[in-house]
Amino acid sequence: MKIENVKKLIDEVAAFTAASEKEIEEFRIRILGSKGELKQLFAQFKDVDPSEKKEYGQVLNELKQAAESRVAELRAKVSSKDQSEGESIDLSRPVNQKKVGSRHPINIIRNRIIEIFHKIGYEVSEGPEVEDDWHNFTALNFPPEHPARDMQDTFFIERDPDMALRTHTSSVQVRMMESQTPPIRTISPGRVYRNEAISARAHCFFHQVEGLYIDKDVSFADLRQTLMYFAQTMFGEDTEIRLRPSYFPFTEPSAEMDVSCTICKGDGCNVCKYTGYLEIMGCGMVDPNVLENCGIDSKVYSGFAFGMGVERIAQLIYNVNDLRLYSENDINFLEQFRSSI
Ligand code: 2NL
Repeated sequence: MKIENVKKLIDEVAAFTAASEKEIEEFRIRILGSKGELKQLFAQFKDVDPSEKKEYGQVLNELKQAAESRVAELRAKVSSKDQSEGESIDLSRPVNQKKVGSRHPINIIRNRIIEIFHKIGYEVSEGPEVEDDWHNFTALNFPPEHPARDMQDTFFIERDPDMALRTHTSSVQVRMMESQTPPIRTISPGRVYRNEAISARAHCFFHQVEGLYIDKDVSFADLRQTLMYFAQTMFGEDTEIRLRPSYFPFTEPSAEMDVSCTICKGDGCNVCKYTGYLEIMGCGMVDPNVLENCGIDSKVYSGFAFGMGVERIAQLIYNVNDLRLYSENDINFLEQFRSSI
C-alpha cells in the first residue's frame, strides 16, 4: 500500500458527509470496523519498507484520528438537527380550534322569554304548525267573515280548505285548555305564518311566544303585574310599561303593551318616533266565549293571555332593522350572536 493512497483516503474521510445515523454507522464500519480498511492497512504494516515504516505508521494514525473525529462530528450534527427539529414545534401555540356555532338570535330571545316565565310557574306547550279551522279561528271567537280567514291573509292547504298554516300559537293554547283543567299556566313559542309580501318590515312567517293563565279570580291587575315583571326582566329594572286599549276577537278587554324606549329611556328618539314608548305585545282577558268553546266554565274561571313577536323583541335588543336578516342564513350576521342559552 502506497503512502499516497492512505493520504487520499484521509482526504476522502475528511470530505465525507452523511445525513443519517445509518449512513454514519456504515461509514464507521467501512473505515474503522474490525474488518475495515484501517485494520487491513495495519495488517500490511509488516510488509512496508523499513525506511518508510515511520511515516506509514504516522499516516495510519492520522487516518484513524481523522475517521474517528469525522464520525463524532457527523453524529453530533445529525442529533443536533433532530433536536432543533423538536424545538421548532411551538408548544405554546393554540391548537386549531373547532369552530363552535352560535345560536340564532331568534332562538336566544325565545329562550330568554321562556326562562323569564318559567321562573313564575309557566310551562312550555307546543302544537302543530298545520292547524284546523277550529283551533286556529273558530274556538278563538273569530267570526265567520273575519278577514284573517281570507286567502289573502292566511295560507290554506289546497287539498283541505279546513286546514291552514297556523297564524298564531293561540291554537296551541286552545288545545291546552281543551285537554287540561285549570289552573293552567302555559307559554307557547313557535313559528306562525301570514300571507304577506316579504319586506324589511313584514315576512310570510315569524315567531311568537304566547302566554295563558287560567284560574279562579284571575284579574286584569294580575295581567298587568305579570307583564311588568316580564318587561323589567327583559329590558331592565327601570323599564316602564303602558297599556293602551285595543281589540282582539279572543280577549275582552284587550290591550297593547308598550315599554319605555330602550334607546332614549322615554325622552324621545327616532327609534320610538319621539313617543318615548315601543309597542311590544298584545294582551287581554280571555273572552268568556273562548273559555266555553274550550270546555272551561267561565262563571268559575277567568284568565289572561298575551302574545308577542320574537322578531320584534330581538329587533329591540339587537337593533336589527331588517326582518329578512333573520331568515337569510348570512353567516356574517349570524356569527355576531353569542349566548349561553
Ligand atoms: C299579538 C297579540 C295576543 C293572545 C294573543 C290568546 C290566546 C288564547 C285566548 C286568548 Cl287561547 N288570547 N292570545 C291574546 C291577546 C293578544 O297576541 O300581537 N301577538 C303577536
